[in-house]
Order: sequence, then C-alpha cells, then structure tokens
Amino acid sequence: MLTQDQIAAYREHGYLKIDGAIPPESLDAMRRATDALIEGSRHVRESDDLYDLDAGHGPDAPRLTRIKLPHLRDPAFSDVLRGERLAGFLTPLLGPDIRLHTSKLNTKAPGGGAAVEWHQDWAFYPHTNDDILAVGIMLEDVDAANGPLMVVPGTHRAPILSHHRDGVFCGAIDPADPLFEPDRAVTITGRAGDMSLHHARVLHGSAPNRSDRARKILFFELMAADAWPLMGVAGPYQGLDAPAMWAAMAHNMVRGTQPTAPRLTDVPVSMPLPPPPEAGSIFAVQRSGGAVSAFS
Ligand SMILES: O=C(O)CCC(=O)C(=O)O
Repeated sequence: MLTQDQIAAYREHGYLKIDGAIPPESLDAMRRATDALIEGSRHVRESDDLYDLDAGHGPDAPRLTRIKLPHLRDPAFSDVLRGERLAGFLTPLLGPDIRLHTSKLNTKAPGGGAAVEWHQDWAFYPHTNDDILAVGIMLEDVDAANGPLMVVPGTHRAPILSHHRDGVFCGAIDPADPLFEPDRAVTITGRAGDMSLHHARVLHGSAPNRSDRARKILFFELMAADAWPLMGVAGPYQGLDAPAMWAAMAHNMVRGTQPTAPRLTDVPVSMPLPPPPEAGSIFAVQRSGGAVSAFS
C-alpha cells in the first residue's frame, strides 16, 4: 500500500520511488528469466519482435537496448504484474480497474548502452484521460553512472512539449526547448528490487550507461481502465479491428473490469503523427525521427 504522504508526493511531483517494493523471491525469478532471455539473443542478428539490439551486439557479447513484452515471455514477470503487491501500490493512484498498455525491459549494456532522450510518454500514446503511469522495477542496482532514469518533477502538470522535428514525430523533445529545465532534473537511483512510478506526462530520459555494470529496468505502463486510447495511437491496438481491439484490451486488464464508457478529461493532445521511418521502439523512433540528443 502507499501512505497518504506517498500519494500526495506522486500527485505533486509526478513520480515516486518505493524502496524494497519487490520481494527477493520475485526479484530473483525475474533476474533468472532476464538472464535466460539475454542468453537467447546471442545469435539474433537484427532487432525483431522480442529483442531490440544495441550497437556492437554479437554472439560473444549480447548488447540489447530492450526485451519486448517481457510479461508474455516468462511468468516471473506476469506474476509480478498481476500480483497483489503491485496492485497495492497502483490502486490508490489508478483506481480498482487497471489495464496494461505495454511492458518492456530496457537493458543498457556496460560501456555505452543507449541513452533515452527526454520525452513525455503521453506524446506517444494520448488517451481520453491521463490516469496513466509507468512502473520501473530495478532488476540490478542503479546508480548515477549506469544510466539511471531522470525526471523533471512537476512537468506532469505543465505543457506537453513538442516531440516533432522537421514535421515528423521523433519521440523526444528538443533539448533547446525554452520550457525544458534540465537543472531541475532528479536522478532516480536505487537497489535491485526498488521501484519508481512516473506519470505519463512527466518529462524523463536517461543517459548512456558509462559504467562497467549493466542497467536493467523493467517497465510496466499501466492506466485506469476508463482511459481509452485515441485513434492513431501507436501501440498494442494498432491495426486491430473492433473485436480484436476489445479482446486485446480485455486481455491486458490487470485488475477489475474494462468499462465501455471512456472517461473524458481536459487533456492536451497532439497525435504522434506522421510517424518516423522506424517505429518499433522508442530507440528506433528517436533515432530514425532525427531526435537531437541531450546526452552527446
Ligand atoms: O530506460 C529508460 O531509462 C527510460 C525508458 C523510457 O522512458 C521509455 O521507454 O519510454
């Protein structure tokens, strides 16, 4: 459960860190599953439905930016996603009916693992309301050197900055945007098993991994089930017809029931269109969309 102070801090700052959120046995199971998945990537030659490969990946040294949809790959991940412990943290913020948007395990290999440029998740997937957040579970210790998540507190209540460059959605803000205040950024470090929550509208990013230790954070993007995706949003429902979309939404329910009435609130929306040439992951979007790096 969350205390009233934690709930108030999340509402004010748009993020929260919860120490020791994941019990050791669940953490160990997820770490074993992660190692096995990484091992299985050795002979993969190009990014596919499971892996996003980083520069320098090869049989002798697997280097991934991402393992896609880990909750579908191993029960260790889905058990945590659908378990009572996570629900205790989420229900006070999202209510009793909670749906998964997507999951991803971002793995930054030692010695350079890719940066994630500053962005607001909301720019990728606007919905009818913004009771939407990302859970970040640290599978290894995260410190200042291995590419921690950084957030700019309070930006979930500020404007959505442009994520377009040269007329194309590039999935990142321009670091020269006058509304970007990197000096106010907070770095979220912690021990394996700690967890962060960040609001879908909070500005965040992470630097390359400049250490000799891997950085592995498991993200679950979740929302109040009465937040309905707006048409054109990339993600789990793209290209589906109505029955398939309803089935996919039902399948992604983590708790409660999927209402048919979207809750509409006054939210700022800009569609992530036109898409960049490659849109398989945030790394591909930012690279192929020509995002300007804040970290080089
Ligand atoms: O892996 C990270 O450091 C941040 C990931 C992120 O923000 C995203 O995938 O949207």
